[in-house]
Amino acid sequence: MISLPAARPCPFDFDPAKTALIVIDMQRDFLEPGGFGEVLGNDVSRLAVIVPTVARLLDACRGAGMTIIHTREAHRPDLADCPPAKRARGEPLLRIGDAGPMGRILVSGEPGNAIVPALAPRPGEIELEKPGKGAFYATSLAEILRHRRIEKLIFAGVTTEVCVQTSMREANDRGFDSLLVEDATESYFPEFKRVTIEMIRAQGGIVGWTASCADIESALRPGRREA
Ligand code: TIU
Repeated sequence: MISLPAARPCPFDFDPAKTALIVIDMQRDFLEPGGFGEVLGNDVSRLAVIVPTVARLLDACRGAGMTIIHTREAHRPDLADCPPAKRARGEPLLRIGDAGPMGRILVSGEPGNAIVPALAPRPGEIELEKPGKGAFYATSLAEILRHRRIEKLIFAGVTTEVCVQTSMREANDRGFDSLLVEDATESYFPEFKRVTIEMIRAQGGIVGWTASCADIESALRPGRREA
């Protein structure tokens, strides 16, 4: 059993064999100009700062032999799984399915829908498309976790208050203990990131736990960090 004594609101213990790292939506659509994030009016440059930290987290969890799951928010090319309300909402420069500089916005298989190269999934890791904000909604995530006897989840990715928080809340209601890696998640809105972290661990961990990437690295690889 691995222990994270610095996790908040209290220590978080996990068995790497029964824990999955879930990296949410680190895709070009949210991190690069011309994708879904930018057409919604956001400054996408804010999100790229966490790429090296997510890479370190992946490295540590891969080294521990953990199940690694990468999600992408993606719709079918025919948009049959895109609720008309989602496509109609707001006044974006381009809507889901429209042609943009990285291909069709938020559509599976388009260049902009791919995970950023620095965090590309490796053989043996699971890449999961999700049509909603939550990773459990209309996906096989619950079955995948059940088949692997996964009991706890470590979350990273973007954006903190939208797809990451929604997925953690879905996980919480399904009985998973979940931990958010504070410096491996980011938002277009710094204040939303801060308050999301606070609300997750408030009330004794009403949604889950939080810790830093370094906390996880030192727990999984104590020898290397002491060297
Ligand atoms: N807009 C925004 O902050 N997020 C999303 O639309 N999706 C995810 O968070 N992945």
